[in-house]
Amino acid sequence: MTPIITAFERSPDGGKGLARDTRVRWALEEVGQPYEVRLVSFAQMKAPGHLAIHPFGQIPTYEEGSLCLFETGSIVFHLAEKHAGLLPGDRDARARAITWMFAALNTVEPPVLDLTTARIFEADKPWSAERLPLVKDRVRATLDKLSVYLGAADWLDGAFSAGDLLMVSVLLRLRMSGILDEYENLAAYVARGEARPAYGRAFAAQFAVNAPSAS
Ligand SMILES: N[C@@H](CCC(=O)N[C@@H](CS)C(=O)NCC(=O)O)C(=O)O
Repeated sequence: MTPIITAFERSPDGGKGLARDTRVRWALEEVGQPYEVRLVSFAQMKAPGHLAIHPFGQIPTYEEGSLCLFETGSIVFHLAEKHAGLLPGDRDARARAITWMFAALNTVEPPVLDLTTARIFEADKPWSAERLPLVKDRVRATLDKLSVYLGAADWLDGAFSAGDLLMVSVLLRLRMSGILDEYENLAAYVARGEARPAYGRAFAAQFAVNAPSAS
């Protein structure tokens, strides 16, 4: 059975791969699972049909027969459980990889999202210029520690895992801010993730839909 995911009909990022369907596409590509995509407009995301599978009216979703999932962490975890390649077989190593999935989404992503909000959505607010340095410093406080932990390693805990897939996806959202480049090893880590053939296929698939030249 071919799973179906949802993605923006037209991503606001114009094909930079920052919309979260890219993470799910990447996981699907890593495990070699073909998939279909249903593109949705903002209006469709908030309509009852989509709300029935995503209570918060967002993308991505994942449908596999009667199973409907939302939340990228849950979808990537489901794929990693179902297929080989994204979680180690050893029980403790697997638990550590899952810990990194949570760390990416619960610890690193919140300040990264706050920065996007401050840089883009609140840029016209009178207090924006005063707040931005504080928000950036909160991102740096997290990246300082992540950078020390990663050190010279290729991946967070041995072989590439779903933890790295989500962490790289989250860090990619920082590129436009310039903060990622302040951390040589994290920038190299993200580049390693992007160099994976599965990421390349996922990026190309979303780009084909969202590039400014796409019809
Ligand atoms: N925690 C959710 C966040 C989902 C999310 O924020 N999706 C964005 C696209 S990346 C969205 O649908 N935004 C449109 C909206 O919220 O109206 C996840 O990881 O799946």
